[in-house]
Amino acid sequence: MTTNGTIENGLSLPQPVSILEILHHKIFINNDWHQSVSRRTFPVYNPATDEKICDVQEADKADVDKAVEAARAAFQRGSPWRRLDASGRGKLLHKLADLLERDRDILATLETMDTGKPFLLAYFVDLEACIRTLRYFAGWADKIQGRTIPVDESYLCYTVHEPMGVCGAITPWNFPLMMLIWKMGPALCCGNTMVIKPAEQTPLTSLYIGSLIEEAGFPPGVVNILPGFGPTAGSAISHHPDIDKVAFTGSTEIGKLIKEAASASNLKRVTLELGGKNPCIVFADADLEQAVKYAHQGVFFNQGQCCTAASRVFVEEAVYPEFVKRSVDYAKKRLLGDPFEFNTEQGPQIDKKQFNKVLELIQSGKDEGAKLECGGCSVGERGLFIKPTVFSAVTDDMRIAKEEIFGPVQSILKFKHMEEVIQRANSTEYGLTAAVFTESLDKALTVASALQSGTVWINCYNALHAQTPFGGFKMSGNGRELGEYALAEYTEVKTVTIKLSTKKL
Ligand code: NAD
Ligand code: NW8
Repeated sequence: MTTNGTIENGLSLPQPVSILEILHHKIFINNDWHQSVSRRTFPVYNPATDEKICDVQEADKADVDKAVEAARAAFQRGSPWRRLDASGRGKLLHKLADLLERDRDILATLETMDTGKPFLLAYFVDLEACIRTLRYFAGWADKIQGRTIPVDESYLCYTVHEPMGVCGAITPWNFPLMMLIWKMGPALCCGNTMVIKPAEQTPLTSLYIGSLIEEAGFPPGVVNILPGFGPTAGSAISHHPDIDKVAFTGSTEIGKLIKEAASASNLKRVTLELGGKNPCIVFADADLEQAVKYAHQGVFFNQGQCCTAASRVFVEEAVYPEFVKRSVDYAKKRLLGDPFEFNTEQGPQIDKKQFNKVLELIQSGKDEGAKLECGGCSVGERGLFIKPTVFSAVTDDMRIAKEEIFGPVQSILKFKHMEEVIQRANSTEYGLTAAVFTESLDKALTVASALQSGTVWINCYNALHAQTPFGGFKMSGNGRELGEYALAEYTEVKTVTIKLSTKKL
């Protein structure tokens, strides 16, 4: 797909579903739809139009307790899920992937209504990633193996990689479906059961997945989905004494609370995918046009609402003015508007709170003396749109160079030497991703080795794959999602040691 939303080589474009009835807005437990124990609901809005989409049943602690009971029962020894062989789990995950493919236009439409992200991107990026991730982990289901370990001759010792049990998942609003599937794929292929709480802003695609879980033939209780708020339903999951593990994607602030709750309750295992203040380093010898394009996409993709956002662009002195000029040209050309229009590149921010936070950080950039090159304000009467904003002359001490903005704001900083830029890139509490642009193999590999970051991209950006592990160093998180490494986050290793009674010769 090209940036203006048309497809090269004449393929026809997918179409959003024009009149979409919201079928799934209740709590999904035991493959059935339930009202909340409290009978309360909450509204879900379309951030592009400010209109209410529907009311959704609001889960709280009592509903989480019900869901955990169902998930625990589904995990019991001898249950249909535990009796299913490993290949059977793989088959179910492939079936789920088939159903996502079948309903791809519905899911992309729902995701666009809920998040405001452009429909074609929801269709070609988010749904593509979901389907690939499910198929990747479907393939792993019957390949999860322990080892036989040589000890001394009087023992036989082997390990078994067993499922952990009931796994909680708490997901964010920026990639609601993708972040859910990153957790469901490995959790289910390893044989766990799940209690899921999607972000309150964006529960609709997760709930739709509930209907597909049932249709695919997963036994009741294996997957339970509870729309609700963080301090109530989310907190009930992280504190629950009968949940064995929780996977969270969201802010560092809440990530800390999740780990505290895990400690205070039952020491449940925790994986966290948190924020980033990701450096993107451009050397003077780089292919400048490519670097400008990737840095632009890297920070503005998904309305800037990415944990991977290239939010600190370090550019070598010699090419700094030219880099800024070309970046501003790109930003000014970026098309904002209705996410269902095919040429729209940028939709609205997710909600008023995020919108205000981004505008406040833009104001801090102006106040602290960064040079506003373009954008810098909201636009339009309806919806939460912010103009693509570029700041040059940004220095390390400014808030826009230190805090995660999570909005369409590019900060461009100047550097002189490699050692200097390595040190500055690393001087943050975060360590999620980093990128380096250079034609020099030596520079690229030296910088890749020196950066404290879970992912380093060389001459590319947001190059994510189901096969490759993704996660943070330092305060960007704990553990890894995707790839073979994700399996370790959803299995316990059991060591079995057998004494052999053979007599010594
Ligand atoms: P958040 O961390 O509050 O929300 C993420 C998820 O955690 C949601 O499902 C939410 O309901 C839940 N949650 C909130 N409080 C909880 C609690 N006490 N216990 C358990 N679960 C809880 O994020 P936010 O407030 O929506 O956004 C704030 C900032 O977080 C953003 O500006 C951005 O910097 C960052 N963020 C990062 C990501 C990411 O992908 N890493 C995603 C969303 C937001
Ligand atoms: C998992 C992810 C992907 C994938 C492809 C293209 C552009 C951007 C992203 C992306 C399996 C297969 C493909 C992207 C996704 C999440 C974040 C940021 C960028 N992912 N992609 Cl947080």
